[in-house]
Amino acid sequence: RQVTSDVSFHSVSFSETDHPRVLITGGLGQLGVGLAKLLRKRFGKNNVILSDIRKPPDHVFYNGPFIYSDILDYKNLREIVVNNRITWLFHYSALLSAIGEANVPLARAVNITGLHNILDIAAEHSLRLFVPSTIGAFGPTSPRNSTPDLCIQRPRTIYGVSKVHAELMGEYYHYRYGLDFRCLRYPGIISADSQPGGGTTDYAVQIFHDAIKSGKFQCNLKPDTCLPMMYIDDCLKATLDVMEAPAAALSMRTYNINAMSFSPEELAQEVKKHIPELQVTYNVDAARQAIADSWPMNFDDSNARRDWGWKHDFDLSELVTTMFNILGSDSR
Ligand code: AKB
Repeated sequence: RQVTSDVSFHSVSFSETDHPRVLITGGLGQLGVGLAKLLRKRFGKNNVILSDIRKPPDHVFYNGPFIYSDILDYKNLREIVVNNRITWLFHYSALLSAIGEANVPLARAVNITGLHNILDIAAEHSLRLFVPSTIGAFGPTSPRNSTPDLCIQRPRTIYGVSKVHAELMGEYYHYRYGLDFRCLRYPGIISADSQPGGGTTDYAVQIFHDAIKSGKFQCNLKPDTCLPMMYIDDCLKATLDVMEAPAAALSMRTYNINAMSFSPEELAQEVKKHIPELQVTYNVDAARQAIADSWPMNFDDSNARRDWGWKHDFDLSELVTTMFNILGSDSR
């Protein structure tokens, strides 16, 4: 009996260590909590640690491990990775496009200096590292319709510049030091349970909340501004899929992913199918409009589809129906 229980003890602990031990930085932004939920289902609740510099709301704190981590503090980061035997790191800390322009020194510190800390820790401890990039890594001289993985990248925001830097540094660490770096360029992400903060594509989330609350929405982009977009579930699925893909399947380390492209007026038309009385007005924010006008209108993600089988599930009408199902258009 003694031997039997020893064997089963060992087999349990072996199968537990087969799972990656995950750390998510910037975990209280738009994507971290949803990603933690998905990863905890797959790898077990205690194998996924959310981290941020902010205090988590109760529902986040009680749903699994949460820890304070400041990516600008190298020793704090190293301590967390070592003490928790981290093997996979998802690096979500960043200032987005619009807010980055409002505070360039902070964006530079978080998005560039912070990334350097992450790269060094990941290389030092042989972590598999995911860093999100963005449609914002392209600029006015990139082909906009459609934008391939490899083309001119001369973005005009600190956010875009820092993301091109992240793509290049991650790939450099991969070829130079063997770092298992994986990166996806996200479109604008639409989510119901979490709010984006400080992005150019934020209008596409705000419209749902305002439509439900007041039946009125004032858009800060022109009606015909077409940008690539994606529902959060597709984004999180792509992120897990690329992290689980065998290294041999990856012909590159930074991939575009896409689901759909739409403009504010096309989104408003779809929202009106659920809330016909919605009134949309336009009060264009020149700074955000300039950013949007420099970004891709359509995103070519054929390499991701070919290499690791990327496929989106949500188109515009499914996205809008799902948002109203979750937010409840009846709550007006
Ligand atoms: C932003 O608008 O800044 C982000 C993005 C597209 O990267 N949502």
